[in-house]
Amino acid sequence: MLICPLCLNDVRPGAEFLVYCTQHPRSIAPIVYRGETSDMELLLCDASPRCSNPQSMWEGVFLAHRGCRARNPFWEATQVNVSGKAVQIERPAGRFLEPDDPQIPNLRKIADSYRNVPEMWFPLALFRAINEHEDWGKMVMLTGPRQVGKTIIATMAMSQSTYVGDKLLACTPQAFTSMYTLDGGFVSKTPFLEALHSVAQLRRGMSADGPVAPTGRNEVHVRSVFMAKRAKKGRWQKLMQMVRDTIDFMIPINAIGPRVHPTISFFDFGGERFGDTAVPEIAHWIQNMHVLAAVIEIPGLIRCGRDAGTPDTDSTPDSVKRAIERLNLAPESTRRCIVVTKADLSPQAEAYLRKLGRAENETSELNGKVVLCGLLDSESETERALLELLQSDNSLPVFLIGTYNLDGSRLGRGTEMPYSIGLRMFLRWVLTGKK
Ligand SMILES: Nc1nc2c(ncn2[C@@H]2O[C@H](COP(=O)(O)OP(=O)(O)OP(=O)(O)O)[C@@H](O)[C@H]2O)c(=O)[nH]1
Ligand SMILES: [Mg+2]
Ligand SMILES: [Zn+2]
Ligand SMILES: [Zn+2]
Repeated sequence: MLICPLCLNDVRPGAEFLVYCTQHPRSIAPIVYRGETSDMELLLCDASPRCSNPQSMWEGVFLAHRGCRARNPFWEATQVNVSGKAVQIERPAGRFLEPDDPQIPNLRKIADSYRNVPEMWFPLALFRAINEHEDWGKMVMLTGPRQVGKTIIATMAMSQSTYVGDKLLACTPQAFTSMYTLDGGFVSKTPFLEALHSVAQLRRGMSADGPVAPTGRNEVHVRSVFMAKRAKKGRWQKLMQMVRDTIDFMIPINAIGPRVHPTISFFDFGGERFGDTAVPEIAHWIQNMHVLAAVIEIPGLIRCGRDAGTPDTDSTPDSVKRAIERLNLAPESTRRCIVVTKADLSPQAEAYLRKLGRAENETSELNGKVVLCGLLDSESETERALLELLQSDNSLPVFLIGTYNLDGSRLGRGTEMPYSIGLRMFLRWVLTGKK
Protein backbone atom coordinates (compact mmCIF):
# COMPACT_ATOMS: atom_id res chain seq x y z
CA MET A 1 0.00 0.00 0.00
CA LEU A 2 1.32 3.42 -0.94
CA ILE A 3 0.77 6.52 1.15
CA CYS A 4 0.92 10.20 0.27
CA PRO A 5 3.75 11.87 2.24
CA LEU A 6 1.70 15.01 2.80
CA CYS A 7 -1.84 13.95 3.66
CA LEU A 8 -0.74 10.48 4.83
CA ASN A 9 -3.77 8.94 3.18
CA ASP A 10 -3.57 5.61 1.43
CA VAL A 11 -3.06 6.04 -2.28
CA ARG A 12 -5.83 3.91 -3.79
CA PRO A 13 -6.34 2.83 -7.38
CA GLY A 14 -7.77 5.75 -9.30
CA ALA A 15 -5.70 8.33 -7.37
CA GLU A 16 -4.25 10.99 -9.65
CA PHE A 17 -0.84 12.62 -9.57
CA LEU A 18 0.54 15.59 -11.45
CA VAL A 19 4.15 15.32 -12.48
CA TYR A 20 6.55 18.23 -12.91
CA CYS A 21 10.21 17.97 -13.84
CA THR A 22 12.48 20.87 -12.93
CA GLN A 23 14.74 19.95 -15.85
CA HIS A 24 11.97 19.59 -18.40
CA PRO A 25 9.27 21.94 -17.21
CA ARG A 26 6.22 21.45 -19.37
CA SER A 27 2.78 20.06 -19.17
CA ILE A 28 2.52 16.33 -18.57
CA ALA A 29 -0.84 14.56 -18.47
CA PRO A 30 -1.93 13.49 -14.95
CA ILE A 31 -0.89 10.00 -14.02
CA VAL A 32 -3.54 7.66 -12.69
CA TYR A 33 -2.39 5.11 -10.15
CA ARG A 34 -3.86 1.71 -11.02
CA GLY A 35 -2.75 -0.18 -7.97
CA GLU A 36 0.08 -2.13 -9.57
CA THR A 37 3.66 -2.25 -8.34
CA SER A 38 4.95 -1.11 -11.71
CA ASP A 39 2.90 2.10 -11.35
CA MET A 40 5.84 3.60 -9.51
CA GLU A 41 7.50 3.79 -12.91
CA LEU A 42 4.74 6.00 -14.26
CA LEU A 43 5.59 8.73 -11.80
CA LEU A 44 8.39 9.93 -13.98
CA CYS A 45 9.35 12.61 -16.39
CA ASP A 46 8.77 11.28 -19.91
CA ALA A 47 11.26 13.61 -21.60
CA SER A 48 13.14 12.17 -24.51
CA PRO A 49 16.02 11.42 -24.52
CA ARG A 50 15.36 9.88 -21.15
CA CYS A 51 15.39 12.32 -18.27
CA SER A 52 18.29 11.65 -15.96
CA ASN A 53 15.88 11.83 -13.03
CA PRO A 54 18.53 13.20 -10.71
CA GLN A 55 18.72 11.85 -7.20
CA SER A 56 19.14 15.28 -5.72
CA MET A 57 16.19 16.46 -3.73
CA TRP A 58 15.83 19.83 -5.39
CA GLU A 59 16.00 18.77 -8.98
CA GLY A 60 13.99 16.35 -10.94
CA VAL A 61 10.47 15.17 -10.52
CA PHE A 62 7.94 16.74 -8.19
CA LEU A 63 4.47 15.36 -7.64
CA ALA A 64 1.12 16.76 -6.61
CA HIS A 65 -1.50 14.39 -5.23
CA ARG A 66 -4.85 15.50 -6.68
CA GLY A 67 -7.40 16.01 -3.96
CA CYS A 68 -4.64 16.07 -1.35
CA ARG A 69 -5.54 18.04 1.74
CA ALA A 70 -2.13 19.68 1.86
CA ARG A 71 -2.38 23.15 0.31
CA ASN A 72 0.19 25.05 -1.66
CA PRO A 73 1.43 28.03 0.39
CA PHE A 74 0.96 30.22 -2.69
CA TRP A 75 -2.67 29.30 -3.17
CA GLU A 76 -5.09 32.20 -2.81
CA ALA A 77 -8.81 31.50 -2.93
CA THR A 78 -9.09 30.53 -6.60
CA GLN A 79 -5.58 30.41 -7.98
CA VAL A 80 -1.90 30.43 -7.24
CA ASN A 81 -0.32 33.82 -6.75
CA VAL A 82 3.46 33.83 -6.57
CA SER A 83 4.13 37.44 -7.42
CA GLY A 84 3.88 39.84 -4.55
CA LYS A 85 3.32 37.04 -2.13
CA ALA A 86 6.09 36.79 0.40
CA VAL A 87 6.22 33.53 2.29
CA GLN A 88 6.45 34.60 5.90
CA ILE A 89 6.41 33.20 9.34
CA GLU A 90 5.31 35.11 12.36
CA ARG A 91 7.59 35.97 15.23
CA PRO A 92 6.67 37.54 18.57
CA ALA A 93 5.97 41.27 18.75
CA GLY A 94 4.42 41.44 15.31
CA ARG A 95 7.66 40.63 13.52
CA PHE A 96 7.77 38.47 10.43
CA LEU A 97 10.60 36.65 8.78
CA GLU A 98 10.94 34.98 5.47
CA PRO A 99 12.26 31.44 5.71
CA ASP A 100 15.16 30.79 3.43
CA ASP A 101 15.21 27.25 2.14
CA PRO A 102 15.92 25.66 -1.24
CA GLN A 103 12.41 24.29 -1.21
CA ILE A 104 10.83 27.72 -1.39
CA PRO A 105 12.10 29.07 -4.75
CA ASN A 106 11.41 25.63 -6.16
CA LEU A 107 7.88 25.54 -4.82
CA ARG A 108 7.33 29.05 -6.12
CA LYS A 109 8.46 28.11 -9.61
CA ILE A 110 6.40 24.95 -9.74
CA ALA A 111 3.31 26.66 -8.32
CA ASP A 112 3.62 29.31 -11.00
CA SER A 113 3.59 26.73 -13.79
CA TYR A 114 0.37 25.20 -12.51
CA ARG A 115 -1.67 28.17 -11.40
CA ASN A 116 -4.91 26.26 -11.02
CA VAL A 117 -3.47 23.54 -8.81
CA PRO A 118 -4.20 24.17 -5.12
CA GLU A 119 -2.34 21.10 -3.90
CA MET A 120 1.15 21.16 -2.44
CA TRP A 121 4.01 19.81 -4.55
CA PHE A 122 6.62 17.47 -3.11
CA PRO A 123 9.77 15.78 -4.44
CA LEU A 124 9.48 12.30 -5.89
CA ALA A 125 12.37 11.45 -3.57
CA LEU A 126 10.08 12.00 -0.59
CA PHE A 127 7.39 9.79 -2.08
CA ARG A 128 9.95 7.05 -2.58
CA ALA A 129 11.37 7.54 0.91
CA ILE A 130 8.17 6.42 2.52
CA ASN A 131 6.94 3.99 -0.09
CA GLU A 132 9.85 1.84 -1.12
CA HIS A 133 11.35 -1.28 0.24
CA GLU A 134 12.66 -1.02 3.76
CA ASP A 135 16.20 -1.75 2.55
CA TRP A 136 16.11 1.84 1.39
CA GLY A 137 13.81 3.77 3.59
CA LYS A 138 13.14 3.25 7.26
CA MET A 139 9.99 4.62 8.76
CA VAL A 140 10.32 5.38 12.43
CA MET A 141 7.46 6.16 14.75
CA LEU A 142 8.44 8.38 17.66
CA THR A 143 6.01 7.79 20.49
CA GLY A 144 5.87 9.47 23.85
CA PRO A 145 3.83 12.01 25.79
CA ARG A 146 4.02 15.73 25.20
CA GLN A 147 7.34 17.47 25.51
CA VAL A 148 9.52 14.38 25.93
CA GLY A 149 11.74 15.53 23.05
CA LYS A 150 10.41 13.74 19.95
CA THR A 151 10.58 16.74 17.63
CA ILE A 152 14.11 17.57 18.77
CA ILE A 153 15.23 14.06 17.77
CA ALA A 154 13.62 14.27 14.33
CA THR A 155 15.09 17.73 13.80
CA MET A 156 18.60 16.96 15.02
CA ALA A 157 18.72 13.92 12.75
CA MET A 158 18.72 16.49 9.96
CA SER A 159 21.60 18.45 11.37
CA GLN A 160 25.05 18.05 9.89
CA SER A 161 26.50 18.41 13.39
CA THR A 162 25.06 15.02 14.31
CA TYR A 163 27.33 13.22 11.84
CA VAL A 164 30.58 15.09 12.29
CA GLY A 165 33.56 12.76 12.52
CA ASP A 166 31.56 9.57 12.10
CA LYS A 167 33.48 6.94 10.21
CA LEU A 168 30.71 4.37 10.04
CA LEU A 169 27.72 6.47 9.18
CA ALA A 170 29.58 8.57 6.67
CA CYS A 171 26.97 10.80 5.21
CA THR A 172 25.71 14.30 4.63
CA PRO A 173 22.05 14.54 5.51
CA GLN A 174 19.68 16.28 3.17
CA ALA A 175 16.35 17.02 4.66
CA PHE A 176 12.77 17.38 3.72
CA THR A 177 9.97 18.17 6.09
CA SER A 178 6.28 17.93 5.66
CA MET A 179 3.58 18.35 8.18
CA TYR A 180 0.01 17.33 8.40
CA THR A 181 -3.08 17.86 10.49
CA LEU A 182 -4.81 14.53 10.81
CA ASP A 183 -8.29 15.69 11.66
CA GLY A 184 -9.20 17.32 8.38
CA GLY A 185 -8.89 20.97 7.55
CA PHE A 186 -5.97 22.22 5.54
CA VAL A 187 -2.38 22.31 6.57
CA SER A 188 -1.89 25.75 7.95
CA LYS A 189 0.84 27.55 6.12
CA THR A 190 2.94 28.63 9.04
CA PRO A 191 3.75 25.33 10.77
CA PHE A 192 5.03 23.88 7.53
CA LEU A 193 7.24 26.87 6.96
CA GLU A 194 8.32 26.92 10.60
CA ALA A 195 9.61 23.40 10.14
CA LEU A 196 11.44 24.36 6.95
CA HIS A 197 12.94 27.34 8.69
CA SER A 198 14.36 25.44 11.66
CA VAL A 199 15.94 22.85 9.38
CA ALA A 200 17.36 25.57 7.10
CA GLN A 201 18.89 27.24 10.15
CA LEU A 202 20.50 24.00 11.25
CA ARG A 203 21.83 23.41 7.77
CA ARG A 204 23.57 26.76 7.87
CA GLY A 205 25.05 26.05 11.25
CA MET A 206 22.86 28.44 13.19
CA SER A 207 20.79 27.65 16.20
CA ALA A 208 17.15 27.01 15.52
CA ASP A 209 15.66 30.29 16.61
CA GLY A 210 13.43 29.92 19.60
CA PRO A 211 12.38 26.69 21.22
CA VAL A 212 10.60 24.10 19.10
CA ALA A 213 6.87 24.71 19.19
CA PRO A 214 4.83 21.87 20.68
CA THR A 215 3.40 19.66 18.00
CA GLY A 216 -0.34 20.35 17.82
CA ARG A 217 -2.83 17.85 19.15
CA ASN A 218 -3.73 16.42 15.79
CA GLU A 219 -0.56 16.94 13.87
CA VAL A 220 2.08 14.66 12.63
CA HIS A 221 5.35 15.88 11.19
CA VAL A 222 7.03 13.66 8.68
CA ARG A 223 10.72 14.43 8.52
CA SER A 224 12.76 12.50 6.02
CA VAL A 225 16.52 12.54 6.21
CA PHE A 226 18.33 11.56 3.04
CA MET A 227 21.73 10.14 3.74
CA ALA A 228 23.71 11.51 0.85
CA LYS A 229 26.94 9.62 0.70
CA ARG A 230 30.22 11.34 1.36
CA ALA A 231 32.95 11.18 -1.22
CA LYS A 232 35.37 9.11 0.83
CA LYS A 233 35.00 5.37 0.52
CA GLY A 234 34.26 3.71 3.80
CA ARG A 235 32.35 0.82 5.20
CA TRP A 236 29.11 2.63 4.68
CA GLN A 237 29.72 3.07 0.95
CA LYS A 238 30.60 -0.59 0.65
CA LEU A 239 27.44 -1.57 2.44
CA MET A 240 25.36 0.68 0.19
CA GLN A 241 27.08 -0.68 -2.89
CA MET A 242 26.10 -4.16 -1.77
CA VAL A 243 22.48 -3.14 -1.33
CA ARG A 244 22.52 -1.39 -4.69
CA ASP A 245 23.95 -4.45 -6.42
CA THR A 246 21.21 -6.60 -4.95
CA ILE A 247 18.49 -4.21 -6.05
CA ASP A 248 19.92 -3.93 -9.56
CA PHE A 249 19.89 -7.67 -9.72
CA MET A 250 16.31 -7.95 -8.51
CA ILE A 251 14.89 -5.24 -10.75
CA PRO A 252 17.00 -5.34 -13.90
CA ILE A 253 14.85 -2.93 -15.87
CA ASN A 254 13.75 -0.41 -13.35
CA ALA A 255 12.75 2.83 -15.00
CA ILE A 256 13.01 4.80 -11.79
CA GLY A 257 16.44 3.44 -11.06
CA PRO A 258 17.67 2.38 -7.66
CA ARG A 259 17.52 5.02 -5.01
CA VAL A 260 21.02 6.13 -4.19
CA HIS A 261 20.33 7.66 -0.82
CA PRO A 262 18.99 5.59 2.02
CA THR A 263 16.49 7.50 4.10
CA ILE A 264 15.03 7.65 7.57
CA SER A 265 11.54 9.12 7.83
CA PHE A 266 10.34 10.13 11.26
CA PHE A 267 6.65 10.14 11.99
CA ASP A 268 6.50 12.58 14.84
CA PHE A 269 3.01 12.79 16.32
CA GLY A 270 1.84 15.42 18.77
CA GLY A 271 2.31 13.93 22.24
CA GLU A 272 -1.28 14.21 23.37
CA ARG A 273 -2.40 11.92 20.60
CA PHE A 274 -0.94 9.23 22.75
CA GLY A 275 -3.67 9.37 25.28
CA ASP A 276 -5.65 6.17 25.65
CA THR A 277 -8.28 7.34 23.19
CA ALA A 278 -5.70 7.32 20.41
CA VAL A 279 -4.72 3.67 20.79
CA PRO A 280 -6.57 2.27 17.74
CA GLU A 281 -4.98 4.91 15.56
CA ILE A 282 -1.52 4.30 16.95
CA ALA A 283 -1.95 0.55 16.44
CA HIS A 284 -2.88 1.28 12.83
CA TRP A 285 0.20 3.43 12.24
CA ILE A 286 2.60 1.05 13.90
CA GLN A 287 1.66 -1.57 11.29
CA ASN A 288 3.29 0.62 8.64
CA MET A 289 6.47 1.33 10.59
CA HIS A 290 9.80 -0.42 10.42
CA VAL A 291 10.89 0.93 13.78
CA LEU A 292 9.04 1.97 16.91
CA ALA A 293 10.98 4.24 19.25
CA ALA A 294 9.32 4.68 22.63
CA VAL A 295 10.64 7.93 24.05
CA ILE A 296 11.26 8.34 27.78
CA GLU A 297 12.59 11.52 29.35
CA ILE A 298 15.15 11.80 32.09
CA PRO A 299 13.35 14.44 34.20
CA GLY A 300 10.56 11.93 34.85
CA LEU A 301 13.08 9.37 36.07
CA ILE A 302 15.01 11.57 38.44
CA ARG A 303 11.89 12.99 40.06
CA CYS A 304 11.17 10.82 43.09
CA GLY A 305 7.97 9.41 44.46
CA ARG A 306 5.97 10.04 41.35
CA ASP A 307 3.91 6.89 41.61
CA ALA A 308 2.70 7.74 45.07
CA GLY A 309 -0.16 10.13 44.85
CA THR A 310 0.45 11.85 41.52
CA PRO A 311 -2.37 10.85 39.21
CA ASP A 312 -1.35 10.04 35.66
CA THR A 313 -3.40 12.58 33.77
CA ASP A 314 -3.48 12.73 30.02
CA SER A 315 -1.70 16.05 29.92
CA THR A 316 1.28 14.84 31.93
CA PRO A 317 1.43 11.12 31.34
CA ASP A 318 4.33 9.21 32.74
CA SER A 319 6.66 8.55 29.82
CA VAL A 320 7.75 5.20 31.31
CA LYS A 321 4.20 3.95 31.58
CA ARG A 322 3.40 5.10 28.05
CA ALA A 323 6.56 3.50 26.68
CA ILE A 324 5.59 0.10 28.07
CA GLU A 325 2.11 0.40 26.59
CA ARG A 326 3.36 1.42 23.16
CA LEU A 327 6.06 -1.23 23.00
CA ASN A 328 3.37 -3.81 23.59
CA LEU A 329 1.38 -2.52 20.63
CA ALA A 330 4.15 -3.16 18.12
CA PRO A 331 3.77 -6.17 15.84
CA GLU A 332 6.58 -8.75 15.51
CA SER A 333 7.75 -7.23 12.25
CA THR A 334 8.42 -3.82 13.78
CA ARG A 335 11.80 -3.35 15.43
CA ARG A 336 11.43 -1.75 18.84
CA CYS A 337 13.72 0.35 20.97
CA ILE A 338 13.70 2.77 23.87
CA VAL A 339 15.11 6.25 23.48
CA VAL A 340 15.93 8.16 26.64
CA THR A 341 15.97 11.90 26.00
CA LYS A 342 17.38 14.84 27.95
CA ALA A 343 20.19 12.61 29.17
CA ASP A 344 22.19 15.79 29.75
CA LEU A 345 19.98 16.47 32.78
CA SER A 346 21.11 13.60 35.00
CA PRO A 347 24.68 13.31 36.33
CA GLN A 348 24.89 9.55 35.66
CA ALA A 349 23.49 9.82 32.17
CA GLU A 350 25.66 12.87 31.50
CA ALA A 351 28.77 10.92 32.45
CA TYR A 352 27.75 8.26 29.97
CA LEU A 353 27.17 10.85 27.24
CA ARG A 354 30.58 12.35 27.86
CA LYS A 355 32.20 8.94 27.40
CA LEU A 356 30.13 8.38 24.29
CA GLY A 357 31.14 11.77 22.92
CA ARG A 358 34.81 10.89 23.31
CA ALA A 359 34.47 7.41 21.80
CA GLU A 360 34.98 7.35 18.10
CA ASN A 361 31.72 6.63 16.31
CA GLU A 362 29.71 6.41 19.50
CA THR A 363 30.27 2.71 19.73
CA SER A 364 28.16 0.25 21.59
CA GLU A 365 30.64 -1.02 24.13
CA LEU A 366 28.99 1.69 26.12
CA ASN A 367 25.65 0.30 27.05
CA GLY A 368 22.69 2.61 27.41
CA LYS A 369 20.60 -0.17 28.86
CA VAL A 370 22.85 -0.46 31.90
CA VAL A 371 22.63 3.27 32.51
CA LEU A 372 18.85 3.26 32.22
CA CYS A 373 18.53 0.31 34.59
CA GLY A 374 20.66 2.23 37.08
CA LEU A 375 18.25 5.16 36.93
CA LEU A 376 15.09 3.15 37.41
CA ASP A 377 13.62 3.04 40.85
CA SER A 378 12.51 -0.43 41.88
CA GLU A 379 10.19 1.10 44.49
CA SER A 380 8.07 2.44 41.67
CA GLU A 381 5.67 -0.06 40.19
CA THR A 382 5.92 1.41 36.71
CA GLU A 383 9.68 1.59 36.70
CA ARG A 384 9.93 -1.93 38.05
CA ALA A 385 7.80 -3.08 35.13
CA LEU A 386 10.22 -1.44 32.73
CA LEU A 387 13.18 -3.05 34.50
CA GLU A 388 11.55 -6.43 34.05
CA LEU A 389 10.89 -5.74 30.39
CA LEU A 390 14.50 -4.68 29.82
CA GLN A 391 15.83 -7.74 31.58
CA SER A 392 13.55 -10.17 29.80
CA ASP A 393 13.98 -8.78 26.28
CA ASN A 394 17.56 -8.89 25.09
CA SER A 395 16.67 -7.57 21.67
CA LEU A 396 15.34 -4.29 23.05
CA PRO A 397 18.09 -1.70 22.78
CA VAL A 398 18.21 1.53 24.78
CA PHE A 399 19.66 4.74 23.39
CA LEU A 400 20.47 7.69 25.61
CA ILE A 401 20.43 11.01 23.82
CA GLY A 402 21.22 14.49 25.02
CA THR A 403 20.90 17.66 23.00
CA TYR A 404 22.96 20.59 24.14
CA ASN A 405 22.66 24.27 23.54
CA LEU A 406 19.05 24.15 22.43
CA ASP A 407 18.55 27.81 23.15
CA GLY A 408 21.83 28.81 21.56
CA SER A 409 22.99 30.40 24.77
CA ARG A 410 25.85 28.18 25.85
CA LEU A 411 29.14 30.05 26.18
CA GLY A 412 27.10 33.21 26.46
CA ARG A 413 26.80 33.62 22.74
CA GLY A 414 23.59 33.43 20.79
CA THR A 415 25.08 31.80 17.76
CA GLU A 416 26.20 28.43 19.03
CA MET A 417 24.31 25.70 17.30
CA PRO A 418 22.66 22.80 19.10
CA TYR A 419 24.27 19.40 18.94
CA SER A 420 23.26 15.95 20.09
CA ILE A 421 25.24 13.14 21.64
CA GLY A 422 23.98 9.59 21.37
CA LEU A 423 21.71 10.29 18.42
CA ARG A 424 24.12 8.92 15.85
CA MET A 425 24.18 5.52 17.51
CA PHE A 426 20.38 5.42 17.38
CA LEU A 427 20.31 6.45 13.70
CA ARG A 428 22.88 3.82 12.78
CA TRP A 429 20.82 1.16 14.49
CA VAL A 430 17.69 2.35 12.68
CA LEU A 431 19.44 2.08 9.32
CA THR A 432 21.45 -1.06 9.75
CA GLY A 433 19.94 -2.91 12.67
CA LYS A 434 23.41 -2.92 14.22
CA LYS A 435 24.83 -0.81 16.97
N1 LIG B 1 18.04 19.69 28.17
C1 LIG B 1 17.42 19.09 27.15
N2 LIG B 1 16.23 19.55 26.74
C2 LIG B 1 15.62 18.93 25.71
C3 LIG B 1 16.21 17.81 25.05
N3 LIG B 1 15.38 17.39 24.08
C4 LIG B 1 14.29 18.21 24.13
N4 LIG B 1 14.44 19.14 25.10
C5 LIG B 1 13.49 20.22 25.45
O1 LIG B 1 12.24 19.62 25.75
C6 LIG B 1 11.17 20.38 25.22
C7 LIG B 1 10.27 19.51 24.37
O2 LIG B 1 10.94 19.06 23.22
P1 LIG B 1 10.13 18.63 21.92
O3 LIG B 1 11.07 17.90 21.03
O4 LIG B 1 9.40 19.78 21.34
O5 LIG B 1 9.08 17.61 22.54
P2 LIG B 1 7.95 16.74 21.80
O6 LIG B 1 8.05 15.38 22.34
O7 LIG B 1 8.07 16.92 20.32
O8 LIG B 1 6.63 17.44 22.36
P3 LIG B 1 5.17 17.56 21.66
O9 LIG B 1 5.38 17.98 20.25
O10 LIG B 1 4.50 18.58 22.50
O11 LIG B 1 4.54 16.22 21.78
C8 LIG B 1 11.80 21.53 24.44
O12 LIG B 1 11.72 22.69 25.23
C9 LIG B 1 13.23 21.12 24.25
O13 LIG B 1 14.09 22.23 24.26
C10 LIG B 1 17.50 17.36 25.51
O14 LIG B 1 18.11 16.41 25.01
N5 LIG B 1 18.05 18.05 26.55
MG1 LIG C 1 6.77 17.73 18.90
ZN1 LIG D 1 12.87 15.47 -16.84
ZN1 LIG E 1 -1.99 13.68 -0.36
